[in-house]
Amino acid sequence: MTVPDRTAVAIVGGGPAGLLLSHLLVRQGIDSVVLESRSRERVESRQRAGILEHGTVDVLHEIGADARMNAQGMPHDGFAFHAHGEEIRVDMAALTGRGVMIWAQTEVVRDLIALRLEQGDPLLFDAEVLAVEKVDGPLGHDGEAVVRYAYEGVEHELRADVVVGCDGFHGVARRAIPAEAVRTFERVYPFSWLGILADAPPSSEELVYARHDRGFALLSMRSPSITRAYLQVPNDTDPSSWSHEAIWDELTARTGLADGSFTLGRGPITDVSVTPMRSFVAEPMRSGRLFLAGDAAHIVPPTGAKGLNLAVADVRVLAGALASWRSTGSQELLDAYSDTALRRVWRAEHFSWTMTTMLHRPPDADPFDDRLARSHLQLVASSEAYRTAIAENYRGLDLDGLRPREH
Ligand code: RFL
Ligand code: PHB
Repeated sequence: MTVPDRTAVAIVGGGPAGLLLSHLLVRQGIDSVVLESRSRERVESRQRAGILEHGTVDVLHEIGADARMNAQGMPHDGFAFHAHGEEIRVDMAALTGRGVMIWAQTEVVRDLIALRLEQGDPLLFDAEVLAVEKVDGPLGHDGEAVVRYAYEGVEHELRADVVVGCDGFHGVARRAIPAEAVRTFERVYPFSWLGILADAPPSSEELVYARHDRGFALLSMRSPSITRAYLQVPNDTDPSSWSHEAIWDELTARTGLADGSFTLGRGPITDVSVTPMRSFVAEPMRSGRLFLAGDAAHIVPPTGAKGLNLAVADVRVLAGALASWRSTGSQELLDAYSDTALRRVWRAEHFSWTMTTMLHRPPDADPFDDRLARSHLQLVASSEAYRTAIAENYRGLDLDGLRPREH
């Protein structure tokens, strides 16, 4: 492949945010180059999210990357809490008219990569961005940003009207913003998730979020024959310190129901990993010619299943704003990008924090917090209005972050 040195939009990072942005821009006739530091195999195999909001499903449809999802994805109308042995079902479809789609991020990414390569537009793997420079100043003919990257052992420069940092929490793009121009908000939780993949049919038709005195557990799935499950564990847990039998025993203990009506099936565990939990927001999500999207700008703990969906929502807003600028010359929507995106981000931050604090038990469990969490779950069980609010947040809110999506 010839190494590109000039484009309209330089996209740093080929995760869901960067790849999807490149497709949305193609549809608007805007050139872009995607630079991804990892190999294609690595990007396609990272185990991550599993829940797609309706709006995310719609975008995949819009860009024509939905055929496999339509055939193999699993639409879910609801999910359940197992609260100290009592089941509370949240019927999202009945309460809000919409559900969610179970379709793994790995599969989304695989389809986005295949489509981009098929279209022949620039997407470079093993291309590590070293620095983003010259982002200060106005957009347009008055200047260009420069992205320096290493590819095949040589350092290159890519010049662009606009750079979009889609390079995740540990990426380099955010660091190009001067410290005094960005404000960050952060919360690090005193627990992590141990996640497994297992060759075992899901034991429940819907997801189960469990709170137990022993801690949180989540039962999810990847297909009718593959279970994905998580356990709350102490920070810095070594995944190899858990035997497979101990993992199943713990999942069984935390997800069981008092009336004995729930049985967790087991099977060979094929993958074990540990993920720390963090909330993080960088404001604003722009500095001059540099825009941030997805995990590069914000992180949520996975309890609310919002990270991937937020990344998709960001690039949807940004692609629309870039298209408006290119076709009309008006920067109004680009100037509004950060505020527009942050409205949804903070709603998701609050929802994810709420789900996390309601369902986990910190290692130093304060009895006051514990009583609050139990009372919170009683409210979920007793109030349809409250379940409706949870369902609206879970299945996704409209882009202004204030109203539920139209039915
Ligand atoms: P990504 O996916 O981290 O992609 C960033 C990409 O940038 C590349 N990169 C660079 N490339 C070039 N030069 C550099 N210097 C670079 N530095 C980094 C990286 O290699 C990578 O390919 O960010 P993006 O695109 O913003 O996407 C965000 C999502 O991946 C993330 O929010 C979700 O996975 C979060 N998440 C969930 N989200 C949901 O919506 N629903 C879920 O059910 C859900 N479950 C989860 C999750 C995340 C989890 N983990 C592992 C953190 C469950 C887990 C366990
Ligand atoms: C997953 O299937 O990986 C998953 C589902 C729901 C969550 C987090 C992760 O809240």
